[in-house]
Amino acid sequence: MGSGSWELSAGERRAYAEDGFFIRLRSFGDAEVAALCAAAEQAVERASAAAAGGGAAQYEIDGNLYCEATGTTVQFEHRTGSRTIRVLEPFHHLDPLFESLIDDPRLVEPMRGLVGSSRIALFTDKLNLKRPREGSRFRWHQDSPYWAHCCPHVDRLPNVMLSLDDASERNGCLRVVRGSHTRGMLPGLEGEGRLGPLFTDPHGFDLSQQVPAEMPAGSLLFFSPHIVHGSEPNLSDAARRAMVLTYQPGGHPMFKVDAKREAG
Ligand SMILES: O=C(O)CCC(=O)C(=O)O
Repeated sequence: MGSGSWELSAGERRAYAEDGFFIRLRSFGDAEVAALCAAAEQAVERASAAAAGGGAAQYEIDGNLYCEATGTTVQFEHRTGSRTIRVLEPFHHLDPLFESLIDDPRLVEPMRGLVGSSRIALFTDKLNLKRPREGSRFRWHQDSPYWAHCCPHVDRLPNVMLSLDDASERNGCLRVVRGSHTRGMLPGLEGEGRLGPLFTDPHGFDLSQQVPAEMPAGSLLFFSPHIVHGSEPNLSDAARRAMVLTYQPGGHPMFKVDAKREAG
């Protein structure tokens, strides 16, 4: 990384092509992370209140509860009866700090290199909340099969995860499977409910290549839309919250939102 520039280095470009991911440690400082966490908790509180109100549409998929509230799909924790929020997607409209994150050069400049376009736009964004002793696992999956039905440029949807807490194996950090992105969309699971086909069949990739994305708060993990990834439950006393933003070439509408959001 050149000084004052957030552009991709040759090594990062190579890692993204060969491994499907790379990490930049501590790109955001403690005060910035604290402000993002405070805004995230407020957004979660508002979404919880809206979801508890009578007007919000609730539904179940494969026994797990979801709700549409505050312009967001709210996913609840998988324990029966839990009203703990697990994921908000999208969340960028819930606070001006999140809106400015979309345009932050620490995300946008490397993303221009990964998307392969100087003009880029937001595709989708998720706030993932792995609460202490409660945060459930994410099964092995690729993101591309979720998006392929509505997006013609699914190879050009790189993700960046901003870690809001120190992430380690203890609190269920994300795991990525090195090199699993190179064969496009892999076979999903059969006979495991409606979402089964979106979980990657473990016979289709090399589990020994999994890498725990351990990183301090404020770090960025850039990863391919085709990489197999997942995470274990959070059995620790420490939260493991993260924001995941996905970019695309400019001029295209977002996922789930009928609007365009150019970035940078
Ligand atoms: O935060 C996690 O552990 C999983 C995130 C993930 O898989 C995703 O956002 O697609």
